[in-house]
Amino acid sequence: MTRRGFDAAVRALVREQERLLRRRNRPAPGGNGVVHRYVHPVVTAAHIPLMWRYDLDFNTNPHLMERLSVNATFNPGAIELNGRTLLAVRVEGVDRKSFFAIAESRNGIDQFRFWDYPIRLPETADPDVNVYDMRLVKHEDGWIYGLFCTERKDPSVPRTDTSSAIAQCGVARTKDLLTWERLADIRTRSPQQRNVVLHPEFVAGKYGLYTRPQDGFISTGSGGGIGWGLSESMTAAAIETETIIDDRVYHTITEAKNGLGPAPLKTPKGWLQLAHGVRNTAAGLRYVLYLFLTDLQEPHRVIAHPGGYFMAPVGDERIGDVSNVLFSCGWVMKKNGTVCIYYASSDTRIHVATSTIDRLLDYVQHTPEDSLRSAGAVNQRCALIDRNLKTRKRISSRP
Ligand code: M1P
Repeated sequence: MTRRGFDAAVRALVREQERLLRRRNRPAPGGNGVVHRYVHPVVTAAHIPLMWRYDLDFNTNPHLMERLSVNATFNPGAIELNGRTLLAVRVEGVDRKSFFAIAESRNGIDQFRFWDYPIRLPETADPDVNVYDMRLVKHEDGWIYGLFCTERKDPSVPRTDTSSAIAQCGVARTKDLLTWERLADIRTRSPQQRNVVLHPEFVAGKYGLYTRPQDGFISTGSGGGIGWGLSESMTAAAIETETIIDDRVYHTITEAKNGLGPAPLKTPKGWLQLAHGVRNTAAGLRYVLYLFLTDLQEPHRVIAHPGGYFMAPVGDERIGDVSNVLFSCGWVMKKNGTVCIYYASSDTRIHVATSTIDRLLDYVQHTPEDSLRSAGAVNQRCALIDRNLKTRKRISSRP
C-alpha cells in the first residue's frame, strides 16, 4: 500500500464506523407485550474505537492491519448519570482477556460511543487473570460501586490442569466512572462466587449483597441459587451467613443454575429483580431471563415470582461465541417510568429492550407461578381459557 492509499483506507474505515455509530435504532415488530426489542444491537465489537484496534501509523503498520482485535462486547453494567446512559461494557479481546470500557448514549437506545480509553482498573496484591460482568450500583452511601467477577487460575491443581479457575467477586468504587479505587475482593464461605450484586440501600445499617455460591468454576455443584448476605463494610466486605433466597429447581428454567442480573429497581410494590436461569439441553446450556419481586423492607424476601422466562434468545440472538445465551447485568429506570434493559446475546453483542415499571410490575404480580407439574400447567391454561370465554361472551352480548 502507498502512503496515499493508506490514508484513503483509514478515511474509509472512519466513514464506515461513523455510519454505524450514528445509526438510529427502532423498535422491532412483535413481542410478548412485556418488553419491546429493538432492530439493531446497541453495542458490538465494530463499535470499538479504531484507535484501540489499529496502529494508524503508515511507518509501523503499512498494511493497515488490526494489531489488537476485539472479539466481542457483552454483559454491560448500566447507570444513568448527568442525563446520559452509560454502559460498563465487557470488552473481550482476541486474546480472551476481558476488560471494562464505558459506552455513552444520549437516549439509551442508540448511538453509543466509547469514551477515549477503557477503564484502568487497579489490581489487588493477587492480580486478576480475567475480569468481567460489572454491575454498576449507585449506593446510598454516595459511591458508585462496580462489582465484577475476578478470575484466577486455581493454585491447588497440577500445572498440567490449565483450565481450573477460581471465580470471586471483585469490588471497585468511583464517583465519575473515570477514576476507580479498588477494594478487597468479597469474602464468603463459598469456594467460588459469580453474579454478586450490591443492594442499593443499607439494610439494618449494613451492606446487602446478592450472591451465587458455587462449588466449581462452571457447575454450581452442591451450591447454587441466588443467595443473600450482609456485610459491615465494602472496603473489606465479608459475608458470614449466606441464605438462598431463590433456589434452582428441578424441571424449571433454573434447573442447572441461576444468578442475579443488575441491582434491583425500587418500585412502590417492592424491589424488582432481574435474573438469568440456566438449564441443560442436548445442545448445551440455555440461558434465559426472568423477573421476580422482593419485599421493600426485607429485600431478601420473595413476594412474587412468575413462572418461566420473560426473555429467551430469538433469531440472531441465538448464535454467537456461546450460543443460546441471554445474559443481563444492567438496566436503567428513567424518571418517566421507562425501563431500558441491556442484555447480551450469546456472549457476543449487546441489545436493549424497553418496558415500563407499570408493565413489569403487572407482569410479575399477575403471571402465575411455575406449577412444577404438567397437569398444573394445563390447569393454569384452562383457567385462562375459561376467563377468556366469559370475556368474549360478555363482549359479543353487548348491543
Ligand atoms: O456464557 C454464559 C455466561 O456464563 C457465566 O454466567 P454463570 O456464572 O451464571 O454461568 C458468565 O461467565 C457470563 O459472563 C456468561 O455470559
